[in-house]
Formats: sequence, structure tokens, C-alpha cells
Amino acid sequence: MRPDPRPVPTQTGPAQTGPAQTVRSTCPYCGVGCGVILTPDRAGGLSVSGDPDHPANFGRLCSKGSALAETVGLDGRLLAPQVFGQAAGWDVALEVVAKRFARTIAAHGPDSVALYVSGQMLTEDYYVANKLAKGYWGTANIDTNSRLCMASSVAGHRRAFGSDTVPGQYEDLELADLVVLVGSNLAWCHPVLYQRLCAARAARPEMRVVVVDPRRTATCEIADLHLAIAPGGDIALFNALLAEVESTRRTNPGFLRHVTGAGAAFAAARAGDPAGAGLSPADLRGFLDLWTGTQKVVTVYSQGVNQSSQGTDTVNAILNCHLATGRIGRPGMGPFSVTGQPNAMGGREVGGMANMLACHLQIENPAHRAAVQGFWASPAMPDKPGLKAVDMFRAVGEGRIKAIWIIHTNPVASMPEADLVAAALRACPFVVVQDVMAGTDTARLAHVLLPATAWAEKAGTVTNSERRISRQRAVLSAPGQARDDWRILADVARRMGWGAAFGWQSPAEVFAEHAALSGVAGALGSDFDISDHAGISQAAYEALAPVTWPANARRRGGRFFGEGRFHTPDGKGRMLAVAARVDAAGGLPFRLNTGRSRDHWHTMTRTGQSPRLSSHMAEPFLELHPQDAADLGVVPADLVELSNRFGRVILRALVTDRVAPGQPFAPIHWTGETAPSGRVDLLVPANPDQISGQPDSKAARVSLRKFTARWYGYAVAAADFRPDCAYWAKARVRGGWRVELAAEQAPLDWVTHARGLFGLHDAEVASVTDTGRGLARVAFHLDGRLLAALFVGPEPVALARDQLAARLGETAPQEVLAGRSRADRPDPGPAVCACLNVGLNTIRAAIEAGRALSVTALGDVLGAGTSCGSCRPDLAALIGRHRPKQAAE
Ligand SMILES: Nc1nc2c(c(=O)[nH]1)N[C@H]1C(S)=C(S)[C@@H](COP(=O)(O)OP(=O)(O)OC[C@H]3O[C@@H](n4cnc5c(=O)[nH]c(N)nc54)[C@H](O)[C@@H]3O)O[C@H]1N2
Ligand SMILES: Nc1nc2c(c(=O)[nH]1)N[C@H]1C(S)=C(S)[C@@H](COP(=O)(O)OP(=O)(O)OC[C@H]3O[C@@H](n4cnc5c(=O)[nH]c(N)nc54)[C@H](O)[C@@H]3O)O[C@H]1N2
Ligand code: SF4
Ligand SMILES: [Mo]
Repeated sequence: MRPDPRPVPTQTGPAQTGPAQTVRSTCPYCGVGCGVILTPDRAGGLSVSGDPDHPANFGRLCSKGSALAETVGLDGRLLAPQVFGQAAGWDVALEVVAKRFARTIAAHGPDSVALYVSGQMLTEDYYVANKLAKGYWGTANIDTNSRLCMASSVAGHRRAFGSDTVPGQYEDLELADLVVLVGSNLAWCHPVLYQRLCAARAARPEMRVVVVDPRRTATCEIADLHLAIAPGGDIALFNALLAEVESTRRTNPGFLRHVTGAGAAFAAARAGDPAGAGLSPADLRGFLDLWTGTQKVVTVYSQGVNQSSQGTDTVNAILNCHLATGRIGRPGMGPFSVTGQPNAMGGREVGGMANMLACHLQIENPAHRAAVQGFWASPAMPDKPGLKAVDMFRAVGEGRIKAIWIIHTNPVASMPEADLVAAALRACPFVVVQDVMAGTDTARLAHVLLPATAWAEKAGTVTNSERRISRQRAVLSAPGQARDDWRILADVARRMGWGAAFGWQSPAEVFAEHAALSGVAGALGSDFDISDHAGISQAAYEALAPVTWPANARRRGGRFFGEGRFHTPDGKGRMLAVAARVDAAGGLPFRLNTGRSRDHWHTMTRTGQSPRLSSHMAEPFLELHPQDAADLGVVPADLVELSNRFGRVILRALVTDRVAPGQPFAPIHWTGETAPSGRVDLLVPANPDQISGQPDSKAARVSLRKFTARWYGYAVAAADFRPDCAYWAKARVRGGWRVELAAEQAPLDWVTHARGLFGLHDAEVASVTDTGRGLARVAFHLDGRLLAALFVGPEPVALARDQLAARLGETAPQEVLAGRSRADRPDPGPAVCACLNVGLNTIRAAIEAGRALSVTALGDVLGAGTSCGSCRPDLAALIGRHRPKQAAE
């Protein structure tokens, strides 16, 4: 074992003893897997900085990584087990869970239970969950939110390579002469990788970047060419490319000797209709020339590819082009599926999906099953795949699954057909939810809630998009009764009678066992073999430096497939004949695209705790093309209602030509906790890819209309409160909350209404109302300090929102009622640069005054964009918009 040679001390000893040293760890958000240095403040908090020596980020962090310290507080945490609504000790909770699962399996067979887990679990947690389900319960009904995320990539890899292998390394993006980003908003979703790409391009201006996305995203700022492809047009595009590769004789005949299926794939590509991509002939030609004429090409792809009913075929259409040209597994060349979650890769490595076995072995292969079962000495081993996420929740709804245990994911918010998922859980006889937060949409439907330790409180490993395994280390002690995820799973397994197989004392022991099993898999030909670490000692595990797999006596790190050796039975790569399927026309008029915004993480249970991250986009919104807006009679800041057979959603209109007409876009982050009418997944039909089972999350058909409220409101409050009206959206601010409201009915008396809303029945009140014009302003205070305020009008209220929120706890309520900015403190506006907290109004003022007319100058003058840089595309756009006339000339 190679110890970490770097100077920062690492924590030793068990995770839960309240260590207080500086440690190296890994960011818990995206699959870039950035290294962080954590220093606890001994008061339950910590400071976070980028690890300059970590090979994923070399010290960089994005806005989410740099705000991690704001998310480790205990607000909203689940701190004790709850059993049927009552607080309970661990003994009771574990006993209830163990007995119920044992009884259900005994009465209805192993396939009557299920585990639904997450690509955010640590490898050790995931390993234990998979061992319990497959080896001991005897069911393959363990699936994960990775089904919503990476399943099409996994299936595409396995079809082409015979294994789920990501061939390249991050460095390839820097070494390439052309980087093509397909369905990836890298600037917001993998910001540090995007920064590495920007830096490489600045150093080598001849490098080219193409973005293939129906939307003009922030990532397009770096693009030489933005192909605003027709949604689902990617197969047509890559088939056109493959046909071009063949017709211009750019194939690599030497490499093609190691590939089968080329003839059929070329024929299918020739038969395709490039018009399906929906691009202008000039754009298409430009792309084909660039790709075929550049040897060092990396094609990065993400959810615009995976989350489609043709996701797997789209993946193979991309892989075909790289196989045909031999541009794979060599420096600066290759297809690159970037993973979303921090341990999407680790989950695939332990086999934590319904159709996989441990260590990339195959569930359908008897020798593989025997090897894993032999290694585990386990009583059971399913011989066929289990239910994939969509089918799993359908089985719950139909009563075929009678007990489900959900860990580290929030399916009631993130699954398609979300209300059906909620209904299924409501009807399920036994639902266990293991989370760090008490009030998530999923947790509210649980019979048993199990409190897990959170990031910075627990220890383990994660694998990033480039196959690099990094340690997460604990610096904070476990709050309340929270326990590590792996330990909770092992505790239940022990109570089910399997003490010997689940008897580990630390995550190091779990990792050692996982690494040993990978050696068994490696001997069977698996790519995933980290047997270097089999039997790793506690001390070596504590000191483990980031390492890429494979890691065994035969191979350490590096790229795959450059020499043309694949993991298929004949050792050859496979090109696949794929054809674009044309979606049946008809249905509702709009196609709803969904995805992410810059500063929030999924269902916001953690990023929602940070005022800084909450200020970039404080409300759920709908990007809507100006033409659509005009047709619907919608102006900026209006509310829009989206509906289809599943229900309705209300979002704030963000009118922009970043989206094409007919293709509005909404972010996925808002939930029943933060904006009950903003839960977009309730409108998304599952419509999974037939091969991978991955839902088609970016293609819901919806109708739109303007939502007209009787009144609109804006409120700030020091204490949390829950409105009850057609539309509301809540966001954190320093010292409290800010909330947007809209309702179809007006109350009789605004002061009474506001008292009830805030629960401030005895506080002093100041109010101004103009019933005739439908205006009201109500402020509550105690000893002259502002506790809460509500502003109401017949139109969306215009006022200095951030400024008002900043007044919470301050004096002078009369001034608050005036709704004005204080002259001595201008309203900075919503944060554009979340790292350094620089607001829109501040930036705009600097541009309009001519003080900063480039992104670099904005950095010099205000600091904006100088930390993670993910706002730099926004800054450039603001300069374009607000630059003084004479300066523009
Ligand atoms: N800030 C932030 N970063 C994150 C996350 C987060 O929640 N917040 N989540 C992480 C996770 S788990 C994931 S999976 C990744 C996802 O990272 P990305 O895949 O980059 O993010 P998305 O916004 O889901 O989708 C990417 C793009 O696909 C485009 N798209 C839609 N339909 C099509 C199509 O038919 N063809 C093409 N070519 N493009 C299409 C959308 O317009 C969108 O811009 O992000 C990770 N990083
Ligand atoms: N329409 C649409 N839907 C989508 C997508 C899309 O693009 N469009 N994207 C999909 C994708 S790619 C993904 S990855 C999913 C993500 O969807 P989810 O996985 O459901 O979202 P998260 O908010 O990340 O949920 C993580 C949960 O784990 C909890 N948690 C945090 N830390 C810990 C811990 O240490 N232990 C435990 N036990 N719990 C913890 C959090 O509080 C939270 O409740 O959403 C999918 N849904
Ligand atoms: S890019 Fe940002 S969110 Fe992703 S791992 Fe790095 S710091 Fe974390
Ligand atoms: Mo994801």
C-alpha cells in the first residue's frame, strides 16, 4: 500500500469519536470527485478548501463545494430512529426492520422485498446493501437512483465493450484537439472539469469545443459551435457522422480488426436520415468536417443522452464513431460518460443494480454467480435480474413488493410519475427510509425512519468519473443517534441471523472484503480488479491516497481499449446497428425538458441549507421562449401552469431564447418541502429505455397556460413556516427564510392572515393596506426587531427582495414597510457569483459605470468569477447586455 505522501495529517481511529484534526476528504456532490481539505472548528462546524494535490481538481472547487460548510448544521436533521411515528431507540428500530423483512420473505418469498439505494452512498455502504439483498435475502430487487442517471451508459458500455468500463481519464479533455459535449451542461453540472477544459483551451487556443444540446446552456459560452439539436436527434447526428467516417475513408482499418459489427453499423448509419438531427446543413457539415478531420477527439456525454427512451442506442451511436476510428483509450481520445453522482461508479463496481452482480460480473453467468456466492459463503444468489427502478415502484404499487427500504435517495421527488411513486409507498405495508433529513418528501411516507450520519461525519470511499477511488474522511462527530449507513445495514443483517457475514468493525474491513472479491472477479476476466487492496489494514486505509483502478498485480490505472482488447467473449469490441426511432407525433403541444441549475443539488436537502446557494435561483422556474410566452400572454415573472394527465405544476416564467419554441425547460430541484407546486417529476411519464430501463426524463408532453392569481406575495421570516396556497416557494436567507406566494382566494383581513401564516399570534404589528388596489404590507416585530413581513399585490410584487431579507432581525419596521432599499446599503441583487457572493445589481452597476467591461475586469474590481468560475458565462452575458453604448462601439 502506498501511503499518502502529502503533509496534511489524516484522521486515524474510528469515525465516530469526534476527531478534530484537519483531514483530506472528497466533495459529496458531483462525479468530478474533487478533493477537499476539512478543518473542524470544534463547535460543530468546519471550513472547507480545495485540495491542491487532489488529481481531480488540483485545489479548485465550484460554488457547491465551496459552500459545503454552510450545509453541515443540524437544522432539519433526523437524529433518532422513528418507528410508526414514534421516536425509538436503535434496538427497537432494528428489531422491527429485521423481523418485518424476515417475515415478509418467509411468507411471500425473497422477491416480495426490495432495497432502493443511491449513487451517493459510499462504496462500503453499497457493498453491504448488495451483499444483503443478493447473497442473503436472495433477491436481485436492489436498484438505485443510478437507474435514472447512468443506466443507459452502463448498458451501452456493456454492449460495446463487454464490460461497464469508462476508457479514459480527465486529462484526455485537456489533451484533446476537439471536445464534443453531448447533452451535458458541464459548466453547471461538472464545473471543475469545465474549468479544467477552459484552462486547457486558454493554453491551446487551437482546441475546439462543440456543444450538442437543444438549449443554449452556460456551457455554450466556451463552444466554437453550438448544435441546437432537435430533442432526441442525437442518433441521427451520430449516424450521419458514422456514415461520413465511412464514406470519407476515415475509418481505422487496423483497429477495426479488433471490432465486430462494423458492416451492419455502417449500413444502419447510411440508412439514417441526418435531417432527424434538425440542424442546418452548414452546422451539420461543420461538425462532420471537424470531427472526421481531428484525430484527438473526446466525446463527453451525460443526461441529454442517457435519459431518453433511446438512451442505450444513443450511447452506442457515439461509441460506434470512436470504435470505427480507433479513437479510444489513447491520450486525448475517447468517448467519456461523465457520472453525475459522487459514487455512481462505486455503485456499479459493487454491482448495486438489479441487473448486475458484484465487481462487474454478470448475474446471468452461472460461473460468475457461483464465484460470488462461494466468496460470500452465502445461502442464496438470484439467477436472474431483479426489478429496475420504474418496475420496482410499480410492483410496490401493485402489492407485489410488500416491504421496501430506501436509502440515500428521495424518489418521491426524483422519480418520474412521482405522485404514483408516492401513492405506491402510501399503499405499501412496510416502508423504511434511511436518510440524514427528517422531513423529505419520501421520509414523510415511511413507517420506520433510520438516521444516518452525513458527509463529514462518516468515512469510506467513492469512485469518480475517471475511475479514481478517493477517501471520504470524518471530521465531525455523529449527531444524536445517527449511525453510518453501512453499519445500519449490517446491524439489520446481524439481527436476521447473519452475524458472521456482516461482522465488520469498520469501513476499512468492508473495503478490504470488496477488494478481495474484486480479485476473484479479475481472475474471471473482470476489468474491475482492485486486489492490490485486498486485506488492506486499518492504517493503510486511513492513509489511502486517491488511486485509479484497475489496481492489481497485472495492471495499475491507465486507459482501456487502446490496444483493441475488450471484455467480450471473443475479446473484440462491438459496433451496433442503431436507428433513430421517430416519436409518434401528436399529444400535448409542449415538450418539457428538465435538468439542473448551477447552485442546487437535486432535491436540495443539503444545498437548500445554504443562503448563498439559494440566492442564485430562489424559485422554481420555467425557461420559456419569447414566442411561446407571447402566444400564451405570459410576461417575465408571470406564473405558468403546466399540466398533463398526471397533474399540474406552477412555475415562474423565465422568458429566454436560450430554449427553442415548444421546448420549455424546468429544473428538478423543488419538492413538497420547498415548493409543492414546483415538483416537475410529477408530470414526467416514465417511458423507460427498453434496454437499460432508464426513464425518458427530458421529454414530458405538457400543456401550458398563464396562471392568474388573485394576489401575489413576498414574505420574509426569521422562523420557518409553511404556507398553504396554490403557489409558494421557500428559500433560505441569512437569519431566516424568503418565500414567494400566489393564491386564487384573497383573505378578508391581511393582518389576521399574516399572523396565521407566520404563527406570530402575539407579536407587535405594523401594516399598510389599500384594499381598493389590493395592496398590503404587514410587518411583525419584537423589541423593534423585524420578525417577519408580508408584501401583497394584485401583480407579482416588485421590490428589493434580497435587501428586505437582509433586514430580518434589524430595527425600524416602518422603513421595512416602505419597501425601499436603505440608502446606505444598496441592494446587491440575487447572487451571480455564489462563491464570493457578488450580486446582480452590483455587477450591473460596475458594467454600466464602465468600471468593468470584461470578465477578467469584473474579477479584478469585484472578485466575481474568480473562485470556481462557473458564473463566468453569466458574467460575459451581463457584460454583453449592460455595457454602456459608447463602450460597445
Ligand atoms: N449543479 C448541479 N450539478 C450536478 C447535479 C445537480 O443536481 N446540480 N447533479 C449531478 C448528477 S446526479 C448528474 S446525473 C449530472 C447531470 O449533468 P448534465 O447531464 O450535464 O445535466 P442536465 O441538466 O440533467 O442535462 C444536460 C442537458 O441535456 C440537455 N438535453 C435535453 N434533451 C436532450 C437531447 O435530446 N439531446 C441532447 N444532446 N441534449 C439534451 C438539456 O437541455 C440539458 O442542458 O449533474 C451532476 N452535477
Ligand atoms: N425529471 C427529471 N428527473 C430526474 C432527473 C432529471 O434530469 N430530470 N435526474 C435524475 C438523476 S440523474 C438523479 S441522480 C436523481 C437524483 O435524485 P435523488 O437521489 O432522489 O436526489 P437527492 O436529493 O440527491 O437525494 C438524496 C437523499 O439522500 C439524503 N442523504 C444525504 N446524505 C446522506 C447520507 O449520508 N446517508 C443517507 N442515508 N442519506 C443521505 C438526502 O437528504 C436526500 O434525501 O434524480 C433523477 N430525476
Ligand atoms: S465540481 Fe463542485 S460539486 Fe463537483 S465534486 Fe467538484 S466541488 Fe464538488
Ligand atoms: Mo444523476
